[in-house]
Amino acid sequence: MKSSRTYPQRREAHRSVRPTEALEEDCCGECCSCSCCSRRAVCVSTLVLTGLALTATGVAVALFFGIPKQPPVSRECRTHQNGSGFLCDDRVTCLPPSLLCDGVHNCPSGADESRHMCSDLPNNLPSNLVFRCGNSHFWIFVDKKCNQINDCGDCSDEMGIYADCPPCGSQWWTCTPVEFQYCLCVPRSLCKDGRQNCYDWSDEYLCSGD
Ligand SMILES: [Ca+2]
Ligand SMILES: [Ca+2]
Repeated sequence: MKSSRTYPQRREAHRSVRPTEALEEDCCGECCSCSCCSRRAVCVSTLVLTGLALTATGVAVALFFGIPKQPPVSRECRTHQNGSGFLCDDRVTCLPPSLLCDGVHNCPSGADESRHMCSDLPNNLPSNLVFRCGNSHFWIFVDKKCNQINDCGDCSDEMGIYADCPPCGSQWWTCTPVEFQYCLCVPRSLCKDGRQNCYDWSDEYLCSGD
């Protein structure tokens, strides 16, 4: 006779899965790197907080070391003497042109001594910083123009329509100098020093040192 005895079925086969347990299993599958691996919200929060921490660290480092600045689009600026100057990469420092390519780093970044600019003078210089002398083979930086000194060698940087210099200042005596280094005037400090500096001797007989 065939037995009609029935055996109790395994409880696990009929066990219903609660929603929270399903979420935990799903979370473990997607966020296996989470140590707790308990809830999806914990995983997401951890990732967001990590991202915010990395961003804050980057901002702090940039503020501490300084945010890198791009070279200025234009190098034109005015010096403290109201002359044409060269603007450094910091966009603050304005150098007199004669400090360019002199072998000394005057810009914080060294832009005044850049290999490209200094490799072909004056062609690679900003054109507004160059003065062409009467002899086209010679040139000077514009801050050497109208400084009472014969930098061009023919006084074209101190005299003539291209230089367009103002009269000699109060610290200078107007005359025709005997020395090659001057053009239209001599320093008043040379007046009545017992030595001829002007062709007409006015520096010894008319000029006063103050
Ligand atoms: Ca320099
Ligand atoms: Ca000069």
